[in-house]
Amino acid sequence: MIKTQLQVEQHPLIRQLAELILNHWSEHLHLSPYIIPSELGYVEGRLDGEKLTIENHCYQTTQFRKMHLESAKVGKTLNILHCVMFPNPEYELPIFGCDMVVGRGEVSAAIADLSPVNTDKTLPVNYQQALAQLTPITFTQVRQLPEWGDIFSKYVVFIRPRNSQEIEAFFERIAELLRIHTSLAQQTQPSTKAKQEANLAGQHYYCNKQRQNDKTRRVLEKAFGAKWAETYFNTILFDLPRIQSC
Ligand code: BLA
Repeated sequence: MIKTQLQVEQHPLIRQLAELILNHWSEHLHLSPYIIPSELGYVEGRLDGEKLTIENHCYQTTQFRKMHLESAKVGKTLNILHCVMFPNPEYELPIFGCDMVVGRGEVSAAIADLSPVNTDKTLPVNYQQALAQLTPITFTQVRQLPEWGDIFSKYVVFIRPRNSQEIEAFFERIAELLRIHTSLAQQTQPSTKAKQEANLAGQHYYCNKQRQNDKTRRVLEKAFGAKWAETYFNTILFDLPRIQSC
């Protein structure tokens, strides 16, 4: 049976977003478990004397090689939700990613995107058409993307929400992105062999850029050490895919 509930007690907003994503997955996709090393499913460490717990949920489907939802909690001060849907590189599909960071009760960062994996950084035409129809949302505080953030599409939402309406609007945008993505992905046929190489290269580019996120690295290094953090980045968060038939 697929377990789509968080076990660790989380900030209500983290729980709400996790449940939104997990429920969407289980309602709209045929999930199979994705096996991660058992010692990395649930992890505890210490950060500045506070307990850091990490809980991972991982699935796969025909079109998605790895759908990863992770919640990380540092004592009562910091709560993070991280989610990436990595497509199977045989398909030309964008990468859904989102991250929400709650520090001392405030959401400091909320980001969501369907990121292109093309070398020319464009989304498939059917995605462009669907995304263009979304009602643009104006948020009070749009955050500047870091240097490595050239992986994100022009539809990326990266904000510090200022009130509950903005948080609601952010969650609704995530629901819209998931609706578009699960529906279009399931209609997509595998690419030609040559194109699959390009899909793969696009995912490598995405993962290499995400690995440059010093803010994530710092949290993990402080709690578990540099070597563990590096392994975690490379095996759980942003492992580089291979084409299955190779
Ligand atoms: C920022 N990520 C952050 C921050 C922290 C983490 C503490 C700083 C918050 C802030 O600037 O207000 C921590 N994020 C984590 C940890 C994990 C995590 C510990 O995912 C996992 C264990 N990051 C992603 C994904 C995206 C992403 C999938 O993992 C986007 C799709 C984005 N996080 C992202 C960005 C920032 C961020 C763009 C801001 C980076 C910056 O401003 O330099």
